[in-house]
Amino acid sequence: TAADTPRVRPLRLDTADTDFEARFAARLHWSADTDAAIESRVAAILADVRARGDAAVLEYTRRFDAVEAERMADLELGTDVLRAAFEAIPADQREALQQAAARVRRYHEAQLEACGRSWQVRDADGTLLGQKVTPLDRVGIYVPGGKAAYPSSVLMNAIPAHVAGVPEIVMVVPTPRGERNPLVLAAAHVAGVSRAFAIGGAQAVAALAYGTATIPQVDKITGPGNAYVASAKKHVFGTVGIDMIAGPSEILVLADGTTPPDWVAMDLFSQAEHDELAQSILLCPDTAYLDAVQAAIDRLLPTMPRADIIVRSLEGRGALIRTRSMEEACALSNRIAPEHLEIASREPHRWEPLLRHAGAIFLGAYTSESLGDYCAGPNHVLPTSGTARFSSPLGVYDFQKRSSLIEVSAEGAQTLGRIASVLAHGEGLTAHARAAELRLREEGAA
Ligand code: HSO
Ligand code: ZN
Repeated sequence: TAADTPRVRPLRLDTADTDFEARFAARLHWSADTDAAIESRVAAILADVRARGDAAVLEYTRRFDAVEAERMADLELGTDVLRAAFEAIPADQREALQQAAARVRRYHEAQLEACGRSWQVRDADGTLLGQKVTPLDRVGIYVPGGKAAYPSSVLMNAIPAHVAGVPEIVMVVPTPRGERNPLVLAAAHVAGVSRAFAIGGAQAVAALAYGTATIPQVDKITGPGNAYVASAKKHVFGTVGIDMIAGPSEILVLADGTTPPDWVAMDLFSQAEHDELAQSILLCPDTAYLDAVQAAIDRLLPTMPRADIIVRSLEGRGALIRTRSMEEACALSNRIAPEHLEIASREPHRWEPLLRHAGAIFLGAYTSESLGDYCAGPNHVLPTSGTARFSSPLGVYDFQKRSSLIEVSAEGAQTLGRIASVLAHGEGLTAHARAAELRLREEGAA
């Protein structure tokens, strides 16, 4: 019946309206209200796992996931289990996973070449300076369970770690009531995960951060998770490294009116269907085009299985915004700093130089964000909530660290020694000054 047909009218704004700024700001506003109750429950779980190790993890896994296991080792998903999962899925899924993985691998290999290599420079006096890049020894990848489990995210987290040269990648994934997600396990096989455990929640984060008798302590934990997992990651930061804490997905489409409205409507849906807090925004200077996209939304929405989530997302956080020009649309996009930015234009390269802040930029009508989510090659773990102003996609660099290298020649010690000596005396640090002076020819000989 007509009454049951889902309908949604995302907020319409026009930058010429006098109240535009206030309404625009209200739409962008989003707060990850940290729940004090969650914080304290998580702190207790972390302390317990730290103190009691495997026994505590087993208890929480029994309580929260309804999974009974006598020993932690029973919850390990061996590489044979991962391989079997891969072999059991349909051939088209096997092939798609492998093709996606190959492209993601190739992209991150290029990234390694461009910005992940050690380098050295030599001064005229023979002094050698450099930076030595080393992969992390061991990383943990958190994969959510149930509906939020994305096999594509397993690829996006594990492959850059693998390409960076991390020798051991430990995956944790909760299996509520023992239900395993075969595609997640298959993706872990394809991505080169070394060890996997069927555990989740704050207890899994704690196990990775502190180590238990069975679960090895890692150096960094990446991957998305619910509020408990996010809180646990924040707590253990410092003991281990963590990646960003991702907010809800966002897409901003910048349209000049030349892309079929259906394509753009579906791209807006594609992020909206992730989460009712996801944000989909369309910017366009042409009112008739905005109307055409709205008409496409009306027509396509009833065909969407996740229409209810799409409606809540577009209703609560979506917007169709008319701008004065494409230039103004670019400026507005920079203020939003979206996670995903589509330039749905016939001249994407004309606008791209104007766009400074975005997690990933998709150029031209054919570049649907969903292609980037799965298989184009770049990472789909991207800065959200405006953090693209100062942070970057997950990459090989997140699984490496750098050490400085310094080798001062006898000659160099003369020049550097005099500079250091003056500054050290200025700081009142005599041993520092003397260490430099002892290496000066006249001093050292004295
Ligand atoms: N768009 C999501 C990633 C994803 N989409 C996974 C589908 N599966 C955040 O970038
Ligand atoms: Zn997506």
